[in-house]
Amino acid sequence: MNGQTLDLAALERDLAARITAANDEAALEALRVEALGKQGSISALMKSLGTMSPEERKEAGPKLNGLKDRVTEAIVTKKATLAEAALDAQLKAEAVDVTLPPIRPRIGTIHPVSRVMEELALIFGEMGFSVEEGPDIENEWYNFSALNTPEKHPARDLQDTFYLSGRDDGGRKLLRTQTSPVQIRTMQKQKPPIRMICMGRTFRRDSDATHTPMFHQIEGLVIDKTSTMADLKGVLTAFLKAYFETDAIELRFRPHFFPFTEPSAEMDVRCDRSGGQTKIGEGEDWLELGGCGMVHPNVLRNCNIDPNEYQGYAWGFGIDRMAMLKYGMPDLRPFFDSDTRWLKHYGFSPYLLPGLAQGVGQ
Ligand code: 2NM
Repeated sequence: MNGQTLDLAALERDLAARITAANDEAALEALRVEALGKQGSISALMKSLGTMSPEERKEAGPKLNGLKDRVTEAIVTKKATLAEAALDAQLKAEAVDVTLPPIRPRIGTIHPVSRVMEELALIFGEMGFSVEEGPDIENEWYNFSALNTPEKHPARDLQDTFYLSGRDDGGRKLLRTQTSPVQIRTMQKQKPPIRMICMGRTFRRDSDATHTPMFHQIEGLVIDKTSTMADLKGVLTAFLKAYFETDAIELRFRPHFFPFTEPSAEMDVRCDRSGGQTKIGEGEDWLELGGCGMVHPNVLRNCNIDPNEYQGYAWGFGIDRMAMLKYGMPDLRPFFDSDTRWLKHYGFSPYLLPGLAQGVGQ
């Protein structure tokens, strides 16, 4: 009996030492099988109970059960420790520094025209203007007649306007030569006061170094009871300050003629051309930016607005030119070539949207 007691103590010490030393779950499992498996050392001792006399069994039984319980407990505890250590190691190995900047997938760039349109919508939106849209395919009434352009006006020529084959109530179908039809549609559906801009594609039969047959315009319209040319100049000066990000903006109006405005003017902004590039805001030169004027009473009448009650002003700029001026493109023609090298150079990151807080150009 004493011999077995010593054997049990030695077996327990040996198992305890090896359980402590086991440094992975596989080694621990091998130990468990060796001690507690069907052929295991402790299992064999348990089986030997059956061959003992009742007295021997009474003494050996509790000892063996105690041994089995303690070894089982030691293995379970060690297993939990090893599992926790393994998880810690895995977490450490797979750790991700979420403060690192993202890896940006290559998904192309925002075209400068789209970017500038975002900036324009942002600036005029902040000034209380809505952004209106209309179709690229218009008819003669919306594009010319409603805008007080006479039947015989040269702008209606086949040589200047892209006519399509169809007709509708408004005459021949055509590709709009300006975005002003959108102003007509807006005046038809909205009551004054009106403050709107419209941006989009326009089409003219013109193609040389400074003209493409398709180009982009922004036009604006304000209709109220007391709107004046002075308000027009103030609004456009405020807009140009925000767009070119400088307070040094000086506007000059030159008398002009448009059928849809009276009086009409072309506007120039002070600039400097001495350094080879055009710098807006300072200098001794003037740069033509667009046209403007007080909306002609006939235009208001064509939209069922009483010119004795309401008056307003309107203006138009070329967006492509506005983009060239701000972002330094020397040539208009590559704008519409879809050359990925040009787009990569002049395009904008889709992740950086213009905002008024950081300056619309950032
Ligand atoms: C320009 C120049 C001057 C203009 C006029 C109108 C409307 F519909 F209200 F009469 N919309 N846009 C206008 C006036 C456009 O672009 C150079």
